[in-house]
Amino acid sequence: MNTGNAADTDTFCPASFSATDHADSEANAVAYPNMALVKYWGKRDESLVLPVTGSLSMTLDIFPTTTRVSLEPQSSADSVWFDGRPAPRHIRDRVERFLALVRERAGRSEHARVETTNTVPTGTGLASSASGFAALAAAATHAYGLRSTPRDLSRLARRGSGSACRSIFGGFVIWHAGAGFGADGDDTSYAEPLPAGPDAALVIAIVDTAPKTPSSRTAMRQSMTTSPLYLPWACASRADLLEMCVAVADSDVARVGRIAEGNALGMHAVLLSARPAIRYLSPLSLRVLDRVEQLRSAGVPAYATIDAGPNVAVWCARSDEQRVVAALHEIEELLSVRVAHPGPGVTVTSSGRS
Ligand code: 2P0
Repeated sequence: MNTGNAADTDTFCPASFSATDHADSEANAVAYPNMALVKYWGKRDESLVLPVTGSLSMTLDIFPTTTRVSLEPQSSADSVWFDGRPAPRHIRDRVERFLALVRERAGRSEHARVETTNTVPTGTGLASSASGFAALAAAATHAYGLRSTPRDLSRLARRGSGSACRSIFGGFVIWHAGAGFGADGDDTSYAEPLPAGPDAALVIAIVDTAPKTPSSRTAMRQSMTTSPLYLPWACASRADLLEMCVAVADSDVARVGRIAEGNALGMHAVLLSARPAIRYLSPLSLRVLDRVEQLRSAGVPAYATIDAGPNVAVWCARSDEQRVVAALHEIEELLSVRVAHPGPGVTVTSSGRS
């Protein structure tokens, strides 16, 4: 089941990137995070954000990010506001680099004001950079008057944050690793929605909302350069992706879950074997994994996946989600338990003509 993806809307013009003869002076966009069922972990080119392996995710229907981009022709610099406050420097720098890329493509020079509101805790491994850069890519292209197809938009969002390319689309989404480097790599590495998928849920056990360290970007680099398990994991992940495509197409919830859990725990094995070791999992994360095993022993096909943080998402059939929620609620130390279903792709909610 794929829900409303960007390709289904008339938000984007069916042409590759090109400047239009008019721009909206401001645009608002809404995007949702995604949870990878086969993970992206490692770049073959850091500046173009080309991944070593392809990945596959489900866009969620909770925790949206809303971003407004307003052109400010009188300003001498961009300003970036994050949840009503000036953004921290590391976020501002990334957003400014991204806007510079959009301006270059649009042949424009005006600076912009960017206001972002997140409903997902930032930097906790709950994919705020995915929804954040997907929303920014959509709002900025509209504000600066760039025509783009959804596929082009996914390539652009990828440059802000790799996983953001998947949040351009709703439902189940594959991000092709692509081939080669430079322009070839850029052209062939994009996200695409899958035509079908299981009627499933991800029940998210929120273990901790403090920002994680190190960042995904740093941890990926450290994994690639120091972990003896990185290459074996990357090879296995390629096989996981092929098998996952079949399992999603067959709507086989248990098979999707088995592949997803193995792929995620493999990624954490890579992290633990990096030097120095990177340990995102906490004792409470492991208790959630225990609970998931108990559920399986009791006949509920539930499987865990964990991103770059301690929070655990439990994959299950929608018909089993209340049993999973009840089991997780028994763990009193969890901060909260949230249920996500396949959600929509990015949308531009309003824009103003200049
Ligand atoms: C994923 N993660 O596939 C993997 C699994 C976290 C664990 O993509 O460096 O914020 O900005 O491209 O996309 C998180 O990393 O990294 C991520 P950059 P991103 O969802």
